[in-house]
Amino acid sequence: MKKERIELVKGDITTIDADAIVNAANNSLLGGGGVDGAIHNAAGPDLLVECRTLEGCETGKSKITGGYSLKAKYIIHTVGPVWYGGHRDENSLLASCYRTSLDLAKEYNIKTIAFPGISTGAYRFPKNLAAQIAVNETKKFLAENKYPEKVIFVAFSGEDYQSYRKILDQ
Ligand code: AR6
Repeated sequence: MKKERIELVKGDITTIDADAIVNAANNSLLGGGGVDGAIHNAAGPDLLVECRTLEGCETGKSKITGGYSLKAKYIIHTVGPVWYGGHRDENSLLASCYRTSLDLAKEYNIKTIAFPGISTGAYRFPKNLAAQIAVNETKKFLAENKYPEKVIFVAFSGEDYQSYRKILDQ
């Protein structure tokens, strides 16, 4: 697989120029804090109107909406697992978040998609392990599919950036 299909940037996902950005949502899909709050703020109130029609989302699954005031045409809302020490299937649920988001990107012919670190804030998933799962699932998916053409990992802090950098350079 060409290395250029995976990119790492540091910054705010709401400003990323991609066809789709992924939101770290909760089961209600009706907004919250963290990146979810930032995305709803930047997209504007029509996003919540569409989210109300979706009837929530199961943990590990993903649903798609428009991007409204964002540069991105689409938002893919995925619901990561809360970390309970690793005994509640957290790893496979997190892997499923990446896979189901990438499945939607493929279905909608999305060329570029940007991910934040799903579950690594309020949901307390260990950041290094989460980055490893994100990179593994993405590499697997890209090796088997033409779309999306490019996946951008968006690190919100310098520490997160370094953690992804190490894993991507391995
Ligand atoms: N751009 C990129 N990454 C960000 C941004 C941003 N603007 N803001 C935060 N992050 P979190 P979760 C990073 O808590 O753990 C919400 O209330 C942040 O540093 O947003 O999946 C939802 O409604 C962290 O690394 O999501 C749910 O209830 C990562 O994004 C719950 O939080 C995820 O942190 C979901 O928790």
